[in-house]
Amino acid sequence: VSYLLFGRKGWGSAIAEAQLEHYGLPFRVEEVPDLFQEPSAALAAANPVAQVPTLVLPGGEVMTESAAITLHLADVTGSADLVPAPAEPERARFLRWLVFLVANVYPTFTYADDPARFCPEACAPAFKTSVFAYRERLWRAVEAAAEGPCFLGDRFSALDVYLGVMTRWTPREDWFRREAPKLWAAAERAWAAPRIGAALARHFG
Ligand SMILES: N[C@@H](CCC(=O)N[C@@H](CS)C(=O)NCC(=O)O)C(=O)O
Repeated sequence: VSYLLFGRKGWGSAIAEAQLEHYGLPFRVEEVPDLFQEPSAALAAANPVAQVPTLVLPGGEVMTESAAITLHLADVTGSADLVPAPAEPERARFLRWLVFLVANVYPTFTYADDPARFCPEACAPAFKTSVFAYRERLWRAVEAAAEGPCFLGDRFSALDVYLGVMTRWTPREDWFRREAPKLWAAAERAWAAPRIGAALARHFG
């Protein structure tokens, strides 16, 4: 019995896919269309906001929210490879920045991908500009918190997997190399991890 991951090449489902791959869990991917052009009825039936990643667990339960999926996969595998265990000193920082990424940074993509959901069409370009500027401010805060060579210092974690994916999105490589070199370096750690790197390469190679 395997996991079913609704996903799309280059989209946030890569974060979940890389972790499923890392743990060696059996999964198949249901590729969705560009959701901004074409809705997916199957995805909408599973997830009321029709976003990826959406993961159907082997027992049929649906999970959404990449951070919840990240914590859940560590639970079911009993592994601390990607999620520091409760007693580890990095645990608190891990939780803080995991939630920061999904609660602060990730929504800037939701806002900018389709501004019409949030403001009248006439203000969409200005709204988008503000969201981009705010996103850069958020990334600078993440950069300031990064220790290097991984986000949590020597401790590789799912935060590096997030960075491996999110540094490929706007404002993209040149900006990160220049303005957030610690985040870019942490992303490279994820790309260098064998199974995780292979999954990332399928999405962005
Ligand atoms: N909070 C969600 C965000 C997921 C998300 O925004 N996914 C994007 C793709 S990267 C999406 O499916 N967008 C389609 C839409 O918003 O209609 C998570 O962390 O998993």
